[in-house]
Amino acid sequence: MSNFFDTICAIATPIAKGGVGIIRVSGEASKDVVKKFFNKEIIPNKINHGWIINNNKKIDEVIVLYFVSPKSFTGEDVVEIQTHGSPVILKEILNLLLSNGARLATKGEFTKRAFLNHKMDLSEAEAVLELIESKSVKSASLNASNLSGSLKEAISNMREEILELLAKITASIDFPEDVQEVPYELIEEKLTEIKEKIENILKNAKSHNILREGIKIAVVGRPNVGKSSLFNALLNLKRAIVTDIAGTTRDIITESFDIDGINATLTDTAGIREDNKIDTVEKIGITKAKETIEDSDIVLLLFDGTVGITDDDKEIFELAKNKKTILVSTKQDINEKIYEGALPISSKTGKNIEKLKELIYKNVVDVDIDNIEFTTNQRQQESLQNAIFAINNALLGTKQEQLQDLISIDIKTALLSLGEITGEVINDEILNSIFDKFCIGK
Ligand SMILES: Nc1nc2c(ncn2[C@@H]2O[C@H](COP(=O)(O)OP(=O)(O)OP(=O)(O)O)[C@@H](O)[C@H]2O)c(=O)[nH]1
Ligand SMILES: [Mg+2]
Repeated sequence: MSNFFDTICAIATPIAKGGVGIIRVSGEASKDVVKKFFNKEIIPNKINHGWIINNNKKIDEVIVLYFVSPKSFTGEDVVEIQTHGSPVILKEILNLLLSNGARLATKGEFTKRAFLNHKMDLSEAEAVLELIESKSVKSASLNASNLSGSLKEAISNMREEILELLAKITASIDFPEDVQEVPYELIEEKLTEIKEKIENILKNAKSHNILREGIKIAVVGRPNVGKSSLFNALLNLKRAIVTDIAGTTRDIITESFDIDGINATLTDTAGIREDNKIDTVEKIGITKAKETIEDSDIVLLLFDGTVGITDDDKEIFELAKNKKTILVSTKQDINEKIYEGALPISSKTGKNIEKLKELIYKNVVDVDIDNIEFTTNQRQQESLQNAIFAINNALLGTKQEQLQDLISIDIKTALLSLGEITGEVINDEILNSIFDKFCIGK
């Protein structure tokens, strides 16, 4: 297959103590390089068991797997060495590979080669990265779906439809005597159809981003209303310090937990109060609390249920007026009062803690994630936006019955934008920015 690339190597597993460690080698010389220090024959598609030997010294007992091009991850000859999971051994074998003719792989170079050798398209290559980086079960499953080609298929289908339309338009331009001009209504109909499909994908983009990044939740309120207690209850951990002294939490504390498959980052903040008794540390804590509100996707506004909503509470709630919020009345176990629009909770008994999680989920995730077939990242979303922009231009030209030659220029631009997602249209800059995000060894 590819004869253009040199032979690269990298440690593919974390460099830490573990049961096994894997070193990967890819390129034409893979087998020859490994043969120099492996004491057994290397047979393709077999489990080759033997020793790594350096200067007559036994380094490790290993398993060597040999995948012959094109039937490998990169499409090239690939050798994987399974060692015992010791950072020292992994590094020693890596050094052996380097001194015998292999080069250290750059970030994402294995996956980049898989793409360049047509083992996967760009959307699938990006899914490899995102699968590794997934922060939640749902995100991982959508990335796995991308890896299996679901986004590629959706884009390819649209590209084919555009190509078909372009072919018809071009034929009538090139052979006006033999081929009839494509009716403007038909062009409009087809373009509108494709535009709607793209818009549908983009409609889910916000949810894709939430799945990718997770959601950020801030717990905010006056001192002593029960923020840290709720923080602990949501995490099911005694993480934050709880006391009956107002001003207990000084610094912000952040932890992650899972809400129905989505990664949630929860931040406990210092109780906000304007008081001349507060010291410098508490003042800084309050400033940080305000920044946390700005940075969050949703803010839990807490007030003490035994007291009710005071003017001070209202002032604090003002700070989150541009945010999605959930109003929460605390300490339900020692008061039975109902406040309109507020969810009564007790961090002591656990009352309505699950309900609160449900509310958070419903507020932030506004589409049915289970029905999303694939996910898109920022880069892919930009290409989709560009495609819509070009289609809109083409639609305008169609409505004005411009020369079809001119309209076809915009249609081609849309085609190119979609091609950037799958990698049919690509340049080095895009490639490098994608694969730079990978870890070495992937
Ligand atoms: N009975 C009862 N007491 C609670 C509940 N939640 C909090 N408290 C009590 O209220 C007091 C303050 O709780 P914290 O969670 O420290 O309050 P906070 O809002 O984090 O306070 P600061 O960090 O000082 O701003 C403690 O004595 C808690 O035991 C609850 O659900 N029920
Ligand atoms: Mg606190």
